[in-house]
Amino acid sequence: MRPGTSGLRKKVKVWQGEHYLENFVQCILEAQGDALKGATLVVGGDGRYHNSAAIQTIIRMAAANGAGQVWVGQGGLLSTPAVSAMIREKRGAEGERALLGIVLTASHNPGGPTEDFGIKFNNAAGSPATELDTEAVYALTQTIAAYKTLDGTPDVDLETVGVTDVGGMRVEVVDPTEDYVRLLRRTFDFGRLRALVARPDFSMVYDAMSGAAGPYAKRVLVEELGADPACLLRCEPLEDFGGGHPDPNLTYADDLVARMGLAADGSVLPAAEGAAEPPVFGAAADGDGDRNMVLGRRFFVTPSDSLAVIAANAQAIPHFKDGLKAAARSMPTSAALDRVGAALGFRVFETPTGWKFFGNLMDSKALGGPDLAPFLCGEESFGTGSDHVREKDGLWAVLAWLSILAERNGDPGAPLVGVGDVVREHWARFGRNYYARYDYEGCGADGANAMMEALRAAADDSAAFAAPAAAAKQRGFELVSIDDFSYTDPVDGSVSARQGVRMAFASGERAVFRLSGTGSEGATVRVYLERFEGDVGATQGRASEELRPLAEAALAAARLQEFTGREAPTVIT
Ligand code: VG1
Ligand code: CO
Repeated sequence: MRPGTSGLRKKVKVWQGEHYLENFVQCILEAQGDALKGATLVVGGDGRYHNSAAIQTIIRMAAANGAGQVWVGQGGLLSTPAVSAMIREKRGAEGERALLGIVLTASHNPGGPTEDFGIKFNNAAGSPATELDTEAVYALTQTIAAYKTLDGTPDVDLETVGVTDVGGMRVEVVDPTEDYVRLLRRTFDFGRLRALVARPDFSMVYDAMSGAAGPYAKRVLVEELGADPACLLRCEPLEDFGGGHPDPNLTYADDLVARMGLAADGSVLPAAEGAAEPPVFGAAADGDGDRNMVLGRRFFVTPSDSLAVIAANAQAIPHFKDGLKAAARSMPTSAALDRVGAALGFRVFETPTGWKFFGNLMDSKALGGPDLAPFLCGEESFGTGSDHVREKDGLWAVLAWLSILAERNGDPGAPLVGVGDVVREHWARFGRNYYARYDYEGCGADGANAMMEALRAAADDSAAFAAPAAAAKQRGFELVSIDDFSYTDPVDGSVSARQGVRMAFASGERAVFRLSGTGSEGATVRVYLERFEGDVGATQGRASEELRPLAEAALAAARLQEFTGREAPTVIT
């Protein structure tokens, strides 16, 4: 039971197998040591199949293990960022923060009886469990012999807000949006956002993909900011996400993408005669509400660019009004952020994939390091956030973008500046990092592992480097180096090795290869491609076309087709 990039994800039937869920939960609880006695826990999930049953089990186990109190989201719902917010906000109470958050989700993976379930857990800072925490839990799962639970206590009514007693432990079913919304109100200028939303020439749509983000979107976008309720798509959580992949990208959020006037490859659809114009702004979230995809009218914002644009316009967000002190991106995320950091003078960190690496940087000061707040961070995988919480936050990214648009559109009489205008201006100022990610989902694990091992061999050994270099050369690219990314956490000194193989090419291009750590069967190979274009006149191209030659060279150098049998990726973002 080794947690992957974020939590442990398995097929539902595995979780329903003999004591599987109980074993893992017992190990998480035991890893807290004596601190668990009398402590508060935050528990909730994204509403997928098995959510409520798992919550009842966790409540009984928390009581049997001596916890003092559990806060659980009404209906069993809590988005991942809302769990982090609740830990930090403490529901307005005095005293210690909750010790632990348990989030029942497999995030962007499909849900339902034959699909995925998962558990993420957060520490008392509201951060995803660190590498040290997850390894400690993993070690316990190797030796666990028994777990503690209660016999015969009735299920807690999760639908009704209120307090019950379970075996001497207090359980409070709470409004899942309260803490989160209070926090966002401090982070953004809601009055200003309302004015933008009220403009007659502004329009938006938000697709929660039938996941946990829906109730938050309703509360924030409609009730707080005054958006038309018709802007909410799929905002009622469903156990199986309506049969879809709750993953906000061009492939899986295809309805939204089409509404915004785009095809699944990001190209602009021809406007149907007499049809209404697409909305000015569109966004989507994943199952547990921590991811975001941002779209403009006929415009797709690559997540790496989204991060860089937010950084360059940080002063539009009250939380960042004095400028950023530092920012971070995961290694496979494009270096567009670095260019902004160099120009505006804030530090940029490069971490391995997964949010757990950002938490220590955000808490650097408290942990004895330099003060790095206010802090912005993000990943190429549609994750963006800041130190307002310790998780990525899908709705936060939406409000960040609305804040930028509100600032650009201060004059109600002037023509509306849209998302595409903001990004094109950004490219003209900083240059453009053309970027694409190819995913090969459901590959055989053996082939995928063999490919990674061959790449690592080429990183370590100059004789093994010759073959990929020759393959690249044949396709017009000079391969300069191959290395395997290793990260030393500047705050706690922990080392995370083997975090992705990087190919660097002579004219500055880059390709990264890694295996996904969030799947529940087979292997998913991810290939990340990047090329910087500094000539302003050449920044308006199509990423897919601009990167095709690089993709061909990198895939040939890695012998991807030979190892995986795949001719084409399943998803391109
Ligand atoms: C993926 C993304 C990674 C993200 C992780 C968790 O991991 O690439 O950037 O942090 O999912 O996101 P991997 O190992 O499959 O590449 V979530 O929204 O699924 O918790
Ligand atoms: Co997620």
